[in-house]
Amino acid sequence: MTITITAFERSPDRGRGLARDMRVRWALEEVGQPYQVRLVSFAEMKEPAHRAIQPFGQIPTYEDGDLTLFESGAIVFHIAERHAGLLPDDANARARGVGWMFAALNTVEPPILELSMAVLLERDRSWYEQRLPMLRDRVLLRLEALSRRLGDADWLDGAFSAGDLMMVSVLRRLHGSGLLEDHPNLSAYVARGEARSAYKRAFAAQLAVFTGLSPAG
Ligand code: GTB
Repeated sequence: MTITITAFERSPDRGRGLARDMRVRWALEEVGQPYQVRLVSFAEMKEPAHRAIQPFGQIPTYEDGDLTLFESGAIVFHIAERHAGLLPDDANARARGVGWMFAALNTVEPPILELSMAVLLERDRSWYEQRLPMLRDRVLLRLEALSRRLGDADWLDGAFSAGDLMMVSVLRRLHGSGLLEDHPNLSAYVARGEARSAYKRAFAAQLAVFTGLSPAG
């Protein structure tokens, strides 16, 4: 049975790999699992058939035989649990890897998302210029702490794990904001994630949806 995930038929990010199917594709590539993609339009996402597998009418979803899952964090965690390569064997190290996944999703992503949403949707509001520094400071607070913890290590806790996959995925949203560049070790960390061959395959596959070209050419 081939794994099927869903992704935007036409991503608003124009193939920059910012939509959350990217992290699922990356996880599948890391563990060497083939998958197929069902592309859905914004209208289709809100139809009962899609809501039956994603109650909030969003992507990504994951189907494998009898199992359907939604929430990118749950999907990546499931892939990491089922297949070798994304979480260490040692129980304590494994728990810490999962902890970093939650840190990415619960502690680092929310302020980044709030900033992105403001930049995207609130530019014409009278209070936008006043609110922006506060939103940027909230992101910087997290980046400073993360940068301090990462130090000069390659990954957050020993070998590359699902925690790094999730953290790099979340930090990528800051490309172009100027915030990541304040912390060279975080910029290098993101670049290290993006340099992984599994990442490159996942990125090419999602870009191909936008360009209409095959990932190879
Ligand atoms: N918590 C859920 C998860 O992690 O799976 C959130 C899923 C989610 O936000 N999905 C978005 C979606 O389906 C796509 S990824 N939105 C459609 C809707 O809600 O109607 C979010 C996203 C979208 C676009 C960009 N972009 O253009 O840069 C980046 C991220």
